[in-house]
Amino acid sequence: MKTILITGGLGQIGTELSTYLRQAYGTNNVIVTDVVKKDSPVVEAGPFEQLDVTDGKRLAELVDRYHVDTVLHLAALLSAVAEAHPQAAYRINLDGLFQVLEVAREKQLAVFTPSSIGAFGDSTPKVTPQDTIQRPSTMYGVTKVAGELLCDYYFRRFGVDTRGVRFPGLISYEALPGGGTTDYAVEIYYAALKTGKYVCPIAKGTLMDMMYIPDALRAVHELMEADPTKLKHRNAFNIAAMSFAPEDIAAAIQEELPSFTMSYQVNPTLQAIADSWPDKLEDTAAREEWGWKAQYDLKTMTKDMLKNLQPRLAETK
Ligand code: VAH
Repeated sequence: MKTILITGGLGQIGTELSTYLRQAYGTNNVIVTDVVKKDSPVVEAGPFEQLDVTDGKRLAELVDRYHVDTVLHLAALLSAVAEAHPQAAYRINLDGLFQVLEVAREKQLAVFTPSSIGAFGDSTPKVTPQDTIQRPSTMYGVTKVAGELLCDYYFRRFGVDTRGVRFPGLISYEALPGGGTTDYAVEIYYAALKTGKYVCPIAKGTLMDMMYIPDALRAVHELMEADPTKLKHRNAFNIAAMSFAPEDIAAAIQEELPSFTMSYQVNPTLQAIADSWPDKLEDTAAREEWGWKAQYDLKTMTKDMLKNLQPRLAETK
């Protein structure tokens, strides 16, 4: 990777990935795009362009203008919001990806596209191997499975260097997630610091894979720099860090904030999505093919989240 264009660059992953890659490759070598220009340190800090990912012509113009060689395609509607707006999710998540792959085919670009634990469904083994059945029951999952297959097709048929990972729920403190089923695992930290209590929309005992965002950023970087001759898989790799249920993250927070309390008010839509997803991904392929290994667990993530979130919330009081 030398000159990178990020789509969805002002989202939860994009905000931090932009800063992380600008430190690694130089600010002017990371062009951040998003469908709406927002006030953000990422916009102030370096090249930003407004881009609707379904506009392939505009994307091609930006690729030419900035001599881009790699597109990190993050723009998508997440699981819960995609269930509320399935037609928009199809258009943005699939037609958007198709436009990126077509420009990548024409201009010999490398492409990273994240898949998700949401690419699996009820018929998938709950401890989920790399290669297994994928029949998700959500529009989000349908777009993620189709996206994986489309990216592999563009690699085999046109030689486009496509790579991807199946992200767990991602936890971070710089930018809020938007419309995901795993968002509770971010909201709980804010609530713990703001009010000392949280009403959880996901039921006790609901296991889901989660990951602290520094591990996720490193995964993108390491995969995109990996030796292509070692990759037996491409779209997309299972990567795992931790699997926990709401009571586990509440207990980890209580170790740091003993007065914190949590109750439940289950959201049936979110719960149905969460119940259809794996309990725990198996990530041997990523470990063997490009040396993946998570560095944060629930305890170390919780300490770091609270340490970094506290001053940010104090500023906004
Ligand atoms: C969501 N955070 O909840 C996203 C992600 C694995 C979950 O895809 O939709």
